[in-house]
Amino acid sequence: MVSFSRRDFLGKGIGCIGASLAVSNSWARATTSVFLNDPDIIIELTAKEVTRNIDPNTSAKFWSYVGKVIRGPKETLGPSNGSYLGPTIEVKTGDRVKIIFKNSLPEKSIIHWHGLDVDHKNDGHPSLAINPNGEYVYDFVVENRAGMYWYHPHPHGRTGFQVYQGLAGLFIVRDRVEESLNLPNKEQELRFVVQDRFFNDQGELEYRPSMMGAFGDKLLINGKLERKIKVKKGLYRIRLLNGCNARVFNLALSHGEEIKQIGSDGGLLEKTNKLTNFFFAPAERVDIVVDFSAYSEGEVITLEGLPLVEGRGKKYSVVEFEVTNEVGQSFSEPTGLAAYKRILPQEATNFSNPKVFELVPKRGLGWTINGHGYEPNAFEDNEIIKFGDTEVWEFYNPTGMPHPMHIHGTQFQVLKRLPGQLTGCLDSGWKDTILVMPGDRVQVLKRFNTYKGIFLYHCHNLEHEDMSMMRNFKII
Ligand SMILES: [Cu+2]
Repeated sequence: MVSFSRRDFLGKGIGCIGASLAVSNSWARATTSVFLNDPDIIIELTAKEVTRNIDPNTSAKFWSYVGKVIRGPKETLGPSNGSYLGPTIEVKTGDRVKIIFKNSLPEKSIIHWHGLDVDHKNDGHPSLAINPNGEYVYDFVVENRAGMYWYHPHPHGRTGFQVYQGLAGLFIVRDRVEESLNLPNKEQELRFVVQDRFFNDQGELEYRPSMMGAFGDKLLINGKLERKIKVKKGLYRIRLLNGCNARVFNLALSHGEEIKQIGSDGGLLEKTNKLTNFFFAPAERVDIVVDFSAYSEGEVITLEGLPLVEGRGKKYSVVEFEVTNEVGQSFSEPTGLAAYKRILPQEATNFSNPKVFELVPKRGLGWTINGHGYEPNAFEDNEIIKFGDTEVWEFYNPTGMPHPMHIHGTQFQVLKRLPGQLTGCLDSGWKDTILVMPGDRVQVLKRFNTYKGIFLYHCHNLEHEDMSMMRNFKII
């Protein structure tokens, strides 16, 4: 449990004037990057090759972020538990964080803080990738509300490979609103990074990219093959990241139990959203509560993967929860969660004329957006946005493959999904990645009001992204 001190809202060791500049002041953000205070937290993250056991008998070589805390609470970095995943970073809204990234890989890399609203130079744009043995220093104030964000590499053309090698980690943000809700915590707050990987006969990780993406025949949870978890009788908060390169899941609970969604990419919803199943695309996060109180000792409740299309394929187990005879801490199911302001469609400057981004393959380029591949220095007219504007963007997918679209910068909201024949798309709350199913048109409302500069939007099927389904947009 994170405790909140005065510094959360006042900055560190400075008066109110300094704090108002450093924390949550859009004027300060837009006009200056000069901080008046020292970072609350300084950490070092080194990307390097490591050997990790994915079960007690199997070890393999991975690439991993290895971290250390230089300043701030040592709990800022969670334990690695022998996983290849990078340490879970845990901070509070308003913290100023300095991260020293060291590249000990044999190729260029850069880190993107997925879902965090930071300026261009802190966003891990591919143009900022550093050479082997290079160093890049990030320095930003965490402006996002409480939520489960994550970090991963973003060098153009190599993101899929580097993530598949193991480079990824969770970035948890806490705030006072979340704390006041008394949601299940400590042992009863579980976080799972779900990934698939292929290992060859020698037990080595094998990356097999194709037009469909790179998949695996083994599922891993938090970098381990063990997917059975013991739970006490009680209410649990379960937070999931789809950390796969390309796999889209359709998840449901066995026993036909209703899924109670409390949060999305950008943190808590206003109220619980009840689902029978949900589609879960690469880079999306979901926050659910599950009550194991009524089950008897030894009973197993499974988070199951269902076929994406009914009747095509078998269901499989993703995580199994085995109920013990122990009774957990008592938490009650939340009624109201965290209120937030809806973006009104009328706020959008192009409300009656959405910008349409068609997700299509093109001969010679691979996957594209509106027929354009990634161009580091070119912008279409619809990729130039006036600072302060709100816009409607429509992603249209005429292909047979799902495309999870991610937009850097501020979190957005879903306006509508057409024809939206599938139920269970995670469209509620604040989003940074939206699944565009075959045939769907998804309209999102986004504010471009925090930083000027160049940012990315792209498919988060990482092989699609590397094959150039990625573009820049510029806020001027
Ligand atoms: Cu795609």
